[in-house]
Amino acid sequence: MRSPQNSGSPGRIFTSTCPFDCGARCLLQVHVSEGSVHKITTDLRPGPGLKACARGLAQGEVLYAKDRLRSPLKRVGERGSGKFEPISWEEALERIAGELQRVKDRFGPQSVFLMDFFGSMSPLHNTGRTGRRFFSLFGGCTTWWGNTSMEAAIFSSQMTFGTLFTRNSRDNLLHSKLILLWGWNPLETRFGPDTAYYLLQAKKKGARIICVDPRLNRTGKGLADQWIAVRPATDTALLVAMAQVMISEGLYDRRFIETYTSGFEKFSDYVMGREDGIPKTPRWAERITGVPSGVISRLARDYALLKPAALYAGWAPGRTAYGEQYHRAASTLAAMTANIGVVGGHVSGGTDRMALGILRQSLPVPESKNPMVHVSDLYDLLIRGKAGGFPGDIKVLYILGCNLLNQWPNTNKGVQALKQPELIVVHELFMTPTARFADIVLPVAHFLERQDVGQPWTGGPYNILMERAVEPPPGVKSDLDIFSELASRLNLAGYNDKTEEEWLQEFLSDTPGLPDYPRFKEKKVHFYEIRKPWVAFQKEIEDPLNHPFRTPSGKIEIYSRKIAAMNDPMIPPIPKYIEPWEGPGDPLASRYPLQMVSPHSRGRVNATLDNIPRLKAIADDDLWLNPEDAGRRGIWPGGSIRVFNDRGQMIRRAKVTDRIMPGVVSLEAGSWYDPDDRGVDRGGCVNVLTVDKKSPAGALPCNSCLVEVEGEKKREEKREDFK
Ligand SMILES: Nc1nc2c(c(=O)[nH]1)N[C@H]1C(S)=C(S)[C@@H](COP(=O)(O)OP(=O)(O)OC[C@H]3O[C@@H](n4cnc5c(=O)[nH]c(N)nc54)[C@H](O)[C@@H]3O)O[C@H]1N2
Ligand SMILES: Nc1nc2c(c(=O)[nH]1)N[C@H]1C(S)=C(S)[C@@H](COP(=O)(O)OP(=O)(O)OC[C@H]3O[C@@H](n4cnc5c(=O)[nH]c(N)nc54)[C@H](O)[C@@H]3O)O[C@H]1N2
Ligand SMILES: [Mo]
Repeated sequence: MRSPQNSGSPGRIFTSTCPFDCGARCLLQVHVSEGSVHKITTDLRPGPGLKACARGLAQGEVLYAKDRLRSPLKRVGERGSGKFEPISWEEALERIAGELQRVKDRFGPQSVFLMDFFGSMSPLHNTGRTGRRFFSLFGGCTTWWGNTSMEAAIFSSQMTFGTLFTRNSRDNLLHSKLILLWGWNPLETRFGPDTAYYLLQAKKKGARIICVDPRLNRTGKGLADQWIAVRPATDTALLVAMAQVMISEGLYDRRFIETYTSGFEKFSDYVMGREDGIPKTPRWAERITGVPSGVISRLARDYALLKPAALYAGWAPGRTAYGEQYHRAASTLAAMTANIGVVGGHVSGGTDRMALGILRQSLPVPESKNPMVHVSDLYDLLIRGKAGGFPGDIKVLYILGCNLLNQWPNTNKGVQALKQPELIVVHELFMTPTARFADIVLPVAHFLERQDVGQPWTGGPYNILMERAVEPPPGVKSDLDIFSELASRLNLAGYNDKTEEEWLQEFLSDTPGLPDYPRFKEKKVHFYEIRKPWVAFQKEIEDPLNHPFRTPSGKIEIYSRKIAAMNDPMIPPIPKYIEPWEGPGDPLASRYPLQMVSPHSRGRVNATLDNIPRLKAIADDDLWLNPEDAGRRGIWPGGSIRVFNDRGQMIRRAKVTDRIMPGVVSLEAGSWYDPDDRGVDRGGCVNVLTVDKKSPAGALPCNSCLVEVEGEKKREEKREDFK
């Protein structure tokens, strides 16, 4: 960071918040003197507050990182070689505009693929909107569908409740007798700046906390009374068996089910075995999940009897094969235990976000009918195009706010796919593994160099002013500026006719409960007044006649008519356990017997910030494996190991720990791909191992992945034997 040591000026403190896809939105107090950031501090008041984590506090280092991109670059070596030369903006924009025009004239706009993602999520400088606005004016393009985080939860939430918003404010936890952290690790992934505080207080007040996870994650280790180790992708079986116990023992809330839900009978027929002759007992589930049947029965009784109870059904178990079923089953259990619409209860859903704090307006995107391809089909689209049944042959791949090569499953296939397009453009702050494959890289401004508004990622309800603390380095532009200039080169009128101030003024004036822009600028942080605690579906539960659920039946749909109409046996209308691919029962397990999960890292935002040394130091880039699995393979703690399957291989260090169950390994997602000359990844990018296959309703099943592990030394010996 630049030192202000000799600066005579007293400096000034600016307010901001990270707009990354990060799990929280916290207060950053950015101390600036002589045009440079020299310190970032945060909200230090005791209580829930808006306290930032190490990643927010390190943004000064991000701003002044040596490897920050400061000039447009053009590729001069082979794609992916990392050989680039600086070029002028004039040359870069002229080439991009020329290629876009040529490709559109010759092949149609659908031969451009826009891979825009959530690198920046604020309403104005939003990487999911700046590109879309441009390509709408351009005449459309091909783009993507499928939320990488939570498509399974979105699907389930829409079908079951008719909405994405199912969130209770976190202070509800103070009233919960039981809290189930089901594949949820908010001490690392945050889910709002106040979550850790309320969990801690709930624990102090005596709530029983249970962690259901193949790993005893940091939150479980810090807070849980019990760890239930479940095999990845088998959660639905565990939930269904809990339902079986509740039905057999008469523990579920009959009145709630009759009043508020529809289709329970059909679910009950499946659970009790009336449908297929197989009662879904704890013994049935024990074989599938690895959880002892006694533990399952006790868990079912705890959840049915300790009221109110909050089942926090995290998204990670939904990022598995048939992950949609898990979210539907968890919602059904929340209904069976009457924990919906009550203080201290909880039901997980699409966004885990209250509807408050999200501005009514953000950068407008004119309507454009773009063909869409699922995120996990991107590489097939690039490789096969029309011949593979896709909407077009992709000539230009335009990427912003996304590190797809690192973060999309099947990185090695990605390397092949990225050879196909005629032109790849990336807007980035850093030379990420994806940017290395670009033909033209355009350097973008950091959020501390722009004006905007912070909206809660989850959590809320508040907004934070994002002030421009410093000017961007010369040679760097915002995405908005880049697209404005491209638009004028292509004679596309009206891309950007307002200043940042004017846009923000407009967005703020349209959001109820938010002060006008001048007042918000004085306040800097605005908290919405809500009746506390905020409980989703309270009206629907307290006054069902006047407030039906927004589903076809007006009720919580355990049996979904909309799903039934889809008529897809892999998406049954009641939640069901379907044996997952790359799960313990897959024949592939004879060669690759270990199930691998890839949780998010506390040192990064997905793959963002992996290049910042202070943050790399707090990420955990070792492969977790159980002592039993390590012992059987002669692997020592800290030893170098090879992790592999048919899709790829990498070298990692072994973290041998009984905080992960036998048969499962874990490696945090987001470490940057760095292949050696034999294609073995030395960087620890977990997606060299995952498969690019979508779950039937669109989930990205990156936690369904089979691998094998061996000591690296053994491999070297083998090679010598071979010689
Ligand atoms: N620090 C930090 N915070 C973040 C992010 C980040 O990268 N870093 N990313 C943000 C984003 S984009 C998202 S989408 C969220 C992600 O939020 P989540 O999806 O909740 O986070 P994960 O860390 O992937 O997984 C949470 C826990 O689920 C467990 N798990 C994995 N598979 C299974 C399974 O099949 N069954 C069960 N029961 N448990 C399983 C993992 O072991 C882990 O402990 O986090 C957000 N917050
Ligand atoms: N194996 C495995 N894979 C996963 C996951 C997993 O749990 N396991 N999680 C999945 C999930 S939940 C997600 S959300 C995805 C995330 O996948 P990505 O969104 O591709 O991951 P990020 O690292 O967040 O990439 C965002 C990029 O945007 C850049 N950026 C930041 N601000 C700006 C800006 O203002 N303008 C521009 N142009 N760029 C900017 C950052 O430098 C960064 O490189 O990964 C998915 N992949
Ligand atoms: Mo995500």
